[in-house]
Amino acid sequence: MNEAISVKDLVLAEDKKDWFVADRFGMFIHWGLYALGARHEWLKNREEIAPEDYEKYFEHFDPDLYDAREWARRAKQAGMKYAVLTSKHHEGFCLWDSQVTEYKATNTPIGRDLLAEYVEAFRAEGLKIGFYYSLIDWHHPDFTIDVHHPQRNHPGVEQLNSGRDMTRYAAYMRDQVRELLTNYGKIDIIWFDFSYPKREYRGLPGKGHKDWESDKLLALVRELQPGIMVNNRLDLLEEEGYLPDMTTPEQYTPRVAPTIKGQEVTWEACHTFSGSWGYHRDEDTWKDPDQLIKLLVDSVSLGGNLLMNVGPTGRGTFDERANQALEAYGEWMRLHGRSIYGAGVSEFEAPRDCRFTQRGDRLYLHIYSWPFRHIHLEGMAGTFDYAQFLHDASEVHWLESAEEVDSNVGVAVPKGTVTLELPVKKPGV
Ligand code: FUL
Repeated sequence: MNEAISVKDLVLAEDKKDWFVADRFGMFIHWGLYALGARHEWLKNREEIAPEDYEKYFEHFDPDLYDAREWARRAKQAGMKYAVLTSKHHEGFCLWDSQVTEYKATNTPIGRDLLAEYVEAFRAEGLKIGFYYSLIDWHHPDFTIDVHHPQRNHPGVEQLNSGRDMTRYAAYMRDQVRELLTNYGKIDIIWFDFSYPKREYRGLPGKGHKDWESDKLLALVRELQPGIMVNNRLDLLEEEGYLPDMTTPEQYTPRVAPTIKGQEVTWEACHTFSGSWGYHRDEDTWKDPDQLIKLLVDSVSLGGNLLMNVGPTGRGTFDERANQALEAYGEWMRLHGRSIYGAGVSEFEAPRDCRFTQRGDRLYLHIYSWPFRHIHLEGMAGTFDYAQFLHDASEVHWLESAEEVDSNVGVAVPKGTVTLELPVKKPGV
């Protein structure tokens, strides 16, 4: 491969992102050995677990109830159009039969390529396929023991660190990414996570994204799967002309559309149902259906996607609470999907506590809290000539002028967010 890589040449053409922007809603899946610990995917780090003590999860990893077709059905039923599964998280364990490590699912009691099953099942349901791949690796012998590493406070850490070689590790990553993007057919998204863009900022040694040789990694990705979406966590530098295919706000939804150098960019917020990405048995901050729907509407109304996470259990199933959340999405999407797919920012400004999404001549007003009597759509007189609730297509009474409002008119509405559909007369004006 050419040593002098110009990241400018690796920027994806805008039209290659059309499917992604239209699909709007995907499923993130965090699954690895940490599912057995059942207390957050960073447990090895948080609890500074020594490698020999973490071994028990490898020895007991036996998700006998894993049925990728069931996962795919649930994702589809929830209205999701694509998925991103952790092929390897920071712990370094691989869900596929990688030829360059023994630390993989095929060597655990389950003895299967779990990633292959995922690809086959989700593709069969018509969902697009994404792989998450961790740039951090707490298992690999060449990965630097830095401030984020579980062994950072280990006595004799300097000695443990000597001889570790990030150049070798970067080559290992390329070997793995080559496997991922060669052996499973067309892959639609690769979601890298994460490098430290400016390592000096925490007084760390190292060269930031250069440690990971992110430019070579990206060049390899483009060579193997030219049309694939690559997220922004390779931390290649914008000053060098890099423009990620999408940015990935995590656990928050922006209030204004994200930009890079003043240009609006494709983006996808990622969120969890509760406070953990990996399965967490005792976590109890689960979001309710209304919060979940607002997360989706908030993203789309600002022109972004939502990647909503499930953390499957060590048996290979979705937790009951996750299933309920997915079903809530499914019920809402069945009735409101047309305000989401292919929809985005509206030219109109939404009233307080409301969001607009728009697709062509269809304007959707998502009302987060139902007003006592009426909603005033400021400045919109003459822009639409019909209004209906989206969930049942029932006509909504509306008037051109505020003076005409009859304060006795009222409707009984369901709980939570309500959506109106307004065919606008002159779209794009
Ligand atoms: C973060 C990771 O450290 C979390 O574990 C999770 O994977 C999230 C999506 O990205 O940076």
